[in-house]
Amino acid sequence: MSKSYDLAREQFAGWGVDAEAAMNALSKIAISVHCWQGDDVGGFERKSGTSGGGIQATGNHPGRARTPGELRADLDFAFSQIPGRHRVNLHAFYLDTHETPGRDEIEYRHFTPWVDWAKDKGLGLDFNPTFFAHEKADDNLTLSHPDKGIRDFWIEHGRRSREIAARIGQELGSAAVNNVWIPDGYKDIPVDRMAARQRLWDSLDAMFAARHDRARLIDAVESKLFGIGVEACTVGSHEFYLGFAARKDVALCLDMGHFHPTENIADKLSAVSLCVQDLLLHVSRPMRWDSDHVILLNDDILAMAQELVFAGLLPRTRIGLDYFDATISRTAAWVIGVRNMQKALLHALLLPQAQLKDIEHRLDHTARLSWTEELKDLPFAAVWSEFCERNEVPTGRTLISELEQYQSSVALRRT
Ligand code: RNT
Ligand code: ZN
Repeated sequence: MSKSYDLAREQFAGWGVDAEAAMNALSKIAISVHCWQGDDVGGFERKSGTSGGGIQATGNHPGRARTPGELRADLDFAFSQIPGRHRVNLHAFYLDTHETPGRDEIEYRHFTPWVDWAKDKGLGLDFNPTFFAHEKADDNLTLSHPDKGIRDFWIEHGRRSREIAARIGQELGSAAVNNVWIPDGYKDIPVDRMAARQRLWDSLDAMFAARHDRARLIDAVESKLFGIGVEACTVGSHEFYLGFAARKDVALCLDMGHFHPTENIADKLSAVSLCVQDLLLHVSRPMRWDSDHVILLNDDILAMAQELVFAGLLPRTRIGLDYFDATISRTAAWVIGVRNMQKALLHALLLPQAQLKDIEHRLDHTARLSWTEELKDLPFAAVWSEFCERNEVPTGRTLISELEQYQSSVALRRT
């Protein structure tokens, strides 16, 4: 145990906080790490194409993973720099097979190398149907398309994704989240929003018709405000999915980049959790728009983590990350982002929650302000370092040189 941790533990104890308990709680929180940061949302279908769907990775930094094997090797490295046990979030177009199934033909067996790897490494897996980067999604319309044939194609893709996710959850003994995000919307002002939303509702109904055991599969739906080429109207808006999730009892996914820039996403958690059972987060950093920058340890993330902890929402929230920056080392992007999410959670776990709530309950707003401001000076970093040391992962300059070394080795090998 380091001297600085010893001092920090005493200081936290002086505020009534048990640093050991905080580290213990942190070690139980798995982060769902998005595979798509590793290859700029490209996927491994045996054909070329852009990601489309109004999302866009920018940059051409060397070292992008080009095969499932390279992506897994990069994830292995990233996890060697991240304390704790986590999950990997797969998209359907990251299948690992020599076959070339259509999106409406995918099966569990196309993903078994991922499951074998996850079993071997003690990781959980989550899943997403891929409703973009496909010729049948070129109009940015899928489940809400006016053409029934196209809707049916995507319904089938969604159904199969649920089956695959449920099987993955069963194999790994931990429920897989299957998150549905579709790009559907209109570039210019539509005249029949009602029809589009009705079609989406009906398609989702058909897709979710088959029952799956919750111990294997958690269905989730993700809303959005707008995307590139879909500026005027998004069919699956926040109100649409909040209502759908509440009525159909599926999880609601809140992506931090999918709201107006000044909205406070942390504030939404308590509100939506009163009508929705399970929550999924896509922790992201929008800059001026849904730009999907690597998450920083900034006020937005700290506020999110504090709400999760203080509102008691950790047991029914899955924390996923969603960003993709192709201008920097992709492995560094993973490591920095996951560690920032963990640091934010640790920060929240190290606050004297009961005392703060009591102060607010007594309407002592002066004390609430003086406490929250004084607490910012506590030595959170010493506890984080101790946590990393106990988990045998580096911090500081050592971490930085590990990240640089890996990046230069992959950049050399992959050019
Ligand atoms: C898009 C959504 C969605 C995607 C991933 C790849 O705006 O955020 O979650 O980023 O599914
Ligand atoms: Zn998202």
